Amino acid sequence: MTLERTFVAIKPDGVERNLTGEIIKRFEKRGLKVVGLKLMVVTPPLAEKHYGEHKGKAFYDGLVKHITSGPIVAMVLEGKNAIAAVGQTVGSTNPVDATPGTIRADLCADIGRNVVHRSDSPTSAKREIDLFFAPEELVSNWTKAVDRWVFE
Ligand code: FUP
Repeated sequence: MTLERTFVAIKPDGVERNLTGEIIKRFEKRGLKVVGLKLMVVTPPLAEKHYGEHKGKAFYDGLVKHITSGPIVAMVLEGKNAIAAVGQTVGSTNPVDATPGTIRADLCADIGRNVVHRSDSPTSAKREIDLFFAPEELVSNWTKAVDRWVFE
């Protein structure tokens, strides 16, 4: 089985609103394995690297201000088709377009406060994991006993 890894951050609005446990629970219940997890503050230089592709857009300054405004919970999730599975569980960028049952449809209402970030491709997953985690912070040599009941 080919496993993928992807990056997720619970943004300051999610942490402040006490949604950390609720959000991690949804990924765990889906069968995704947490292989990296930490509470951290995003500095302005890290925010600029992370959101560099949006520089110059109308929402960029607000985006950087928000992501640096309080602690985030950064994590790396692993599983079969993890990037697509996490994207589906998170839902569309704008909560009003997100499908009910997704994190963004169920837990938030505004695109600028959409509680989570998730990598949208294998390239961004690798880039973002490397940006937020040192290799030794990821727990790799660990097999979950339940995996054989989740993945064929
Ligand atoms: P996503 O990949 O779903 O995180 O979304 P994008 O990379 O397109 O956008 C990053 C973040 O910018 C979003 F999570 C929210 C914010 N944003 C706005 O505030 N307004 C917009 O019009 C688009 C994005």
